[in-house]
Amino acid sequence: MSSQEYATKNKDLDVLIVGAGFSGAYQLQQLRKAGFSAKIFEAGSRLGGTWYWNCYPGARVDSEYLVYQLSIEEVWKDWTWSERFPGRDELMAYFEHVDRKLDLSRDVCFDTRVTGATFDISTERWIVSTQDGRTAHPRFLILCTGFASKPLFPDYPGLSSFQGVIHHTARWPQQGVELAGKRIGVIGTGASGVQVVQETAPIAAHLTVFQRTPNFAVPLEQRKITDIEQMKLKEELYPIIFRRRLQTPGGFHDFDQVARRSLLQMTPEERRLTLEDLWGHRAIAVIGFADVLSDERANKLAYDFWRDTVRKRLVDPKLHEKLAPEMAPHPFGMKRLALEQQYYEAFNQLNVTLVDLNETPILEITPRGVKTKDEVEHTLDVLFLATGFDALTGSISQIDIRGTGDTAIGDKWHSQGLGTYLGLTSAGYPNMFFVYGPGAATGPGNGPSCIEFQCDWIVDCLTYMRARGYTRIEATPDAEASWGARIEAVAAAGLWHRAKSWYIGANVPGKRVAPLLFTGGLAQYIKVCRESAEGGYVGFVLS
Ligand code: N01
Repeated sequence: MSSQEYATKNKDLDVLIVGAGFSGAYQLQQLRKAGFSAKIFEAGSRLGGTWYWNCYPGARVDSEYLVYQLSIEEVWKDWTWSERFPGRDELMAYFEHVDRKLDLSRDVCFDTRVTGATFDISTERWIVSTQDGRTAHPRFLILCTGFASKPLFPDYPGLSSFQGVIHHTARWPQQGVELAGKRIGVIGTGASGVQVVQETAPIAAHLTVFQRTPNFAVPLEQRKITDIEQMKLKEELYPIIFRRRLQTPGGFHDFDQVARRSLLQMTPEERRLTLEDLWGHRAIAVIGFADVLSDERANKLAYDFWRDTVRKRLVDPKLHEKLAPEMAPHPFGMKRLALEQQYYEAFNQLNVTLVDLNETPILEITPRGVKTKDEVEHTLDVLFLATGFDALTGSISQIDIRGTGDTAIGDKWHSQGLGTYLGLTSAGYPNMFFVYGPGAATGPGNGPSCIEFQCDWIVDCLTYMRARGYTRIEATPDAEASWGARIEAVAAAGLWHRAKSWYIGANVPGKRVAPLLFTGGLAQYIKVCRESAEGGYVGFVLS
């Protein structure tokens, strides 16, 4: 069936996309190119997804610009980045550029939060409802809701009594908050907390950092990049880089110098020099060694090197044990490593205090600040809740999604464990896909690499269906079970279960703890998804 005939037969919308970040934007463009009608419902007021919401001071991407962008030539050929790791404002400007080039906004309903979706068996369409009472009836529903769209708030007593300014980092006011000369508090030291600390330490009257677990942050190695440098790369290497990023475990193009090398098998001299060299330009690649994420001994070698480099940067030896402890509280890299700029030096400043919540837990939030168990009230003007997200599943389960049964997808995942097939679909929820969510190679790697592959896979699938007159696709429970078993088996070969990370849901009180993503790497993930497609969508029922 041609795309024209298909459109005539299906007068209503082919696809409703939820979310207009990297995945929603790319998905819409690729669907349009393939001749599908598609719209986006987006809760925010602008394109950008996570970059729209995470407007806290210091927000910056930790993937290099070369891979952290869309591979669409029309977009990249006349866009120039200013820094190796662009900040939030530059990323928002990039999304405006994307919009100018691709005219995406005409198909986006902004300020439109999707609250529910029910699959209508008789019409084989989704009935999608929004907070403001709108509905849509697409044939396919694609959730481009990312892994971090449901913020996790701490449940300290008195949270709402605080008289100063208090916000979660992912709900920071778009207009910003005056911070210079203020007494600032930050709860949480994940990637968001690290960025807030290093940004606000130089301007705060006083900064109090409430830390539960130290972050094993590694240097970002930021630098300005020139137009000429980018022009040369565009002429010769961009398409190669975009293809290459799909062939690697993390979706990056430049971990090759360490990939497949064993840290453990090096001589001490070779190891030291290799790590020193890496620290000079790409420290995060330390997780790319063949054995660091899977062998406890190699992992400890990486940790020991990291700990010693950090300790050298801390003036007060009392901070050593708090920020870079002798014994790692969890294996290195099993919680996502933040990339930092002068983070550790912030703690050498006289106006910065570190409160170790293991020694003095928070008792309550008071109108004036934060009270800890030692009866100290830390008085504050501004309090950042950098406490993370109900990651991966939360982005989807916060929507009341019901498929062929009456079970909301969140209830299914809570009671039966994560059920996805290929991290793209879930049995019992026909004609629904999700991108950069649970069960895929989401997380430790580079977002746009995985996102583009998944969006292309979905478009190919819908095109295949259209050509054969199929109107319904659904994963089989068996296929879902075997993908779940594979996720578990691959994760068990690593050290993932030994950290209370969002990768396994352990950061959310009461959440089922189990691997929530495929840790076998992007290249392997792509191979499996392609095999299903090439075999005529093995593991799915099409009708
Ligand atoms: O969240 P997190 P995040 N009381 O979950 C602490 C991406 N990202 O927003 O470790 C006190 O990592 C919690 O402590 P603990 C990136 O993928 C990317 O920082 O659970 N503390 C932890 O320190 C990242 O991994 C970028 O003991 C509490 C922190 O809050 C992901 O988003 C920038 C607490 C949460 O850390 C999430 O990062 C930002 C409580 N009740 C984010 N509850 C870049 O691209 C939680 N914590 C650079």
